[in-house]
Amino acid sequence: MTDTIFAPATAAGRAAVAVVRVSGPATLSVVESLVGRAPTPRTAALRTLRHGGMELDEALVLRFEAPASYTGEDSAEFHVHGGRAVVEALLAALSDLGLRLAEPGEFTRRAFENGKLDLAQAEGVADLIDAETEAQRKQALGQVGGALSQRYDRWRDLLIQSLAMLEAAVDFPDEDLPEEVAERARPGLRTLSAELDAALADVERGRRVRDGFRIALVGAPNAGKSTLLNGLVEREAAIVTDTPGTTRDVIEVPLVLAGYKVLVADTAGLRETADAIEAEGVRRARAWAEEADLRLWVVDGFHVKHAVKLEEAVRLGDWLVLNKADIAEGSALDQAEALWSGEGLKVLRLSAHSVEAMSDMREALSSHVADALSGAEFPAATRLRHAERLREAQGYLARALSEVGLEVELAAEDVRLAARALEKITGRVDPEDVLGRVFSTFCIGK
Ligand SMILES: Nc1nc2c(ncn2[C@@H]2O[C@H](COP(=O)(O)OP(=O)(O)O)[C@@H](O)[C@H]2O)c(=O)[nH]1
Ligand SMILES: [Mg+2]
Repeated sequence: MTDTIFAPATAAGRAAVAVVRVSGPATLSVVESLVGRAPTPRTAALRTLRHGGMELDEALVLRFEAPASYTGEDSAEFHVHGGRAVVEALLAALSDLGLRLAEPGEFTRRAFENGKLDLAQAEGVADLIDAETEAQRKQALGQVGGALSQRYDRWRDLLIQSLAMLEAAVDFPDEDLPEEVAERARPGLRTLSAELDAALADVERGRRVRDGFRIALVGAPNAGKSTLLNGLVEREAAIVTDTPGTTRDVIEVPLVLAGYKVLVADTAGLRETADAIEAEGVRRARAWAEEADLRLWVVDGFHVKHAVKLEEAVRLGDWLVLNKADIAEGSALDQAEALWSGEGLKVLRLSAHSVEAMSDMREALSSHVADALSGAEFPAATRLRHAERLREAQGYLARALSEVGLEVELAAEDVRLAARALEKITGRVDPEDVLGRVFSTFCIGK
């Protein structure tokens, strides 16, 4: 028989109210043991909690009967006063009554196992709990609501329809020529393939919204990268000195721009060095910059004449920040700007010491991030796991549509495998270890 589990659903620490949840077959008997007469299902009732002949608290008690609950099981919530001793006393009582403390994500896992939500929706729940920005909240809420799952299911249904056509050709070869039937299934598969292409092209967007858009500050030592970071985030996040080589590790600072989560990284100045620690810093700086969604190449405008060489890692669309415009020579900056904008870089001339310039730069970055991450449609994948399965499905589909797929049996097998790949995203079919990985990232009590 299933265990009955319990856990605090609210964060630890002093608060007005704390919520403790219980789920499983022993729920009703536990509620009765603690409060006497159990409240009517789905109706809040004020009750005195008692255990071991002692009063624990006055609490609002809610009870749900299976299957009409979050987990799909009998479950209950105790809304107690949020003091630590109150919560501890209730948890001790529940344990004493033979209940087990829930594992991370166990409530949601039970909801999944009872068909209350699919795996993509369950991931949405975890993301909603972690959401810090407006964009993360919207994306996660859409996912919990099933927006993502519906799309995966629609694609899967299309595959199943094509599969039915192909199988008919295999099973009743007399009716029509198998090649003709296979031909009839192809337009649908082609349309789907195009949709998957578009979704895959959009994969990074969903992940960036969820994990943060990464901006790297890179450039030579003393260019003013750390000053720029501090100006952008409006606090002394990085140490600024006039000694080149001060910043040695990558300093990542989270920021919210236009409602999106952004990570700005200050990095060690790029230069040849004999110092092993600094060299490692330079290596990390290059690696972070390589992975970043946007690189800001910071150049000391005062020494701009000596800094014309462009790093190999510069990419089209990167930004070039001509810093120290307050002390730099205007004509030298003009030349540099002409040179680099000709190379396809967006050039900004500013002083990292100017509060106003930093505010303008935040604005410019906000627009850039919003342009990069907003889209007409909700992204098709918010996690690497989804992207991998979409790619897998696309691979099978491509084979079904190729020459090999002219063989009806082979095409049918590929379409079946593509459908299977999509089913893995919503967890219709998935091995235990995938489920374990997904739910272990949850907090206890969810
Ligand atoms: N005049 C002037 N000095 C700056 C500006 N930005 C940075 N600095 C100075 O340049 C030196 C190096 O700055 P820092 O941010 O540590 O450079 P990093 O090595 O690229 O991180 C420090 O003395 C800063 O005060 C600026 O816009 N104008
Ligand atoms: Mg620095």
